Amino acid sequence: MAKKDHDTIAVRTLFLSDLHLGTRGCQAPLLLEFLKRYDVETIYLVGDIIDGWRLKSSWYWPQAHNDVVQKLLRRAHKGAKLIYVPGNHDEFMRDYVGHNFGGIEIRDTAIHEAADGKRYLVMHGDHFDMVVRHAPWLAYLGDGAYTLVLVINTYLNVVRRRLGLAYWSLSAWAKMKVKTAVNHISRFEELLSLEARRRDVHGVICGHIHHAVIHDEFGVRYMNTGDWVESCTALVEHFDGRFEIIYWADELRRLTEAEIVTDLPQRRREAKASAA
Ligand SMILES: [Mn+2]
Repeated sequence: MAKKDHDTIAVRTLFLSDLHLGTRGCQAPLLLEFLKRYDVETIYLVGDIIDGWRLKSSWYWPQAHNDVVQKLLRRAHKGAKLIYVPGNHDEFMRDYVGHNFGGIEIRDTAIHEAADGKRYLVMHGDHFDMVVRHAPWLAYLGDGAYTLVLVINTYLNVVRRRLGLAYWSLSAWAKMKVKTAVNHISRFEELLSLEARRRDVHGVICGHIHHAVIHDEFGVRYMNTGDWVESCTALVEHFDGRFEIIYWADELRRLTEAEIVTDLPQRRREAKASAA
């Protein structure tokens, strides 16, 4: 039996960021499924699409990652508009700002005009991330640092106990870290909103901190596309200029359940026919 072609969902614009292709964390198969479902006029790639930092140290490039690139290039070839705004993990692409690769325009930042005429600044956002800006080595340290601290803490406390010192509370430390992280997100959102106001636009569309959200807390609209490492989120603009965050894992479950229900009579007929 031929595989059923799913109905596609048409939207005006799609914003994707933080795919981190080239790392084991990238949820490429889910992303492929997502791209198959959505029919779009314009795609903005909002940075950290290919993870050059990781690729430098260890080459990881499975077929699914290739398929994502192929799919995006094919969309450009078929007439979709593609704009690529590099981030810090794919900063090597920043050398090609102003160039066009197979129909993909590379830009440092972009202004997106929505269907309702509102204008949005599109940028990855790392320029406003103080850690990346002032201490790049800290960002390089990245997610491995937390695991390392946990290991060090265990040994540290063994030594402390032998010396008769009190246990150094990891939970207190972790709580403090979480609080700092929350402040960090809020500060990041505020700085990007300020930049949008400075440029006299209605809002900002960014990525970088892997935290999908839409709000107006800082006087302009702040929209973050999230990521395809943990949350598998995307930002879409509908034909009336309305924006929405797609939580793909939830959406996929909903769509699959709906299809199973609609397909049921058809499947029964098929089952009967094959039994006959
Ligand atoms: Mn980034």
